[in-house]
Amino acid sequence: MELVLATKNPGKIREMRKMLDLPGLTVLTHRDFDEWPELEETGETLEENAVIKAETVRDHFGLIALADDSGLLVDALDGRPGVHSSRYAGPQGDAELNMDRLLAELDGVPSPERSARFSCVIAIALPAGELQVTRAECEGSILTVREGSRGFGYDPVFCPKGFDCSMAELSLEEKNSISHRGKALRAARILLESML
Ligand code: ITT
Repeated sequence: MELVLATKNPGKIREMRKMLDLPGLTVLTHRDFDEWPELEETGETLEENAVIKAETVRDHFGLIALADDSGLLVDALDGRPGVHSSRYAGPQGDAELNMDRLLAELDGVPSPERSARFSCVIAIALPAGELQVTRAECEGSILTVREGSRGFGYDPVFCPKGFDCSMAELSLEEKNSISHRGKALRAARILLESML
């Protein structure tokens, strides 16, 4: 059985591949195709965007497609950057600039008020038309400086609840075991296993 990952984010692809390592399942990415559809994120919610991406790729290739739309929601910023996380500091989608902006906006905010969560919506679109959508969260707080170099995006400035380090200091396996994406992908895994 073949499944196409509807993302070009290498960090997501790494985490998804690890979680979807199932016998009998071939995981394909944009690198396996000569052309790739335009994936427009025109929705106002993570759910809408995940479904748009999964359905666009499913319709384009006629294969099972799995998409992720995710973001970081910071309480002191009324839930920002949220659905705009990847381009928070501009259209180039630069993770370093995004973290600079976030840390500057939280400058002087004391630790008890730095609570935040990562949210992830995984959408699986099946060729027959069925759709499975799962949302999961990972609670934590925003550090005052970057720590660690693993992961991607805001991982160096996010401390998961119950940990004394950043998400970027965790191994791939550790991150998947507690992360928003890891949790949402476990539901996807169950659906896919039932189809194999
Ligand atoms: P695709 O649309 O191609 O999947 P993208 O990076 O544009 O890639 P999103 O629109 O879903 O994806 O934006 C998600 C952003 O949220 C991502 O770029 C990071 O800035 C942030 N983010 C999501 N999950 C994260 C994680 O596990 N660790 C760190 N940052 C994360």
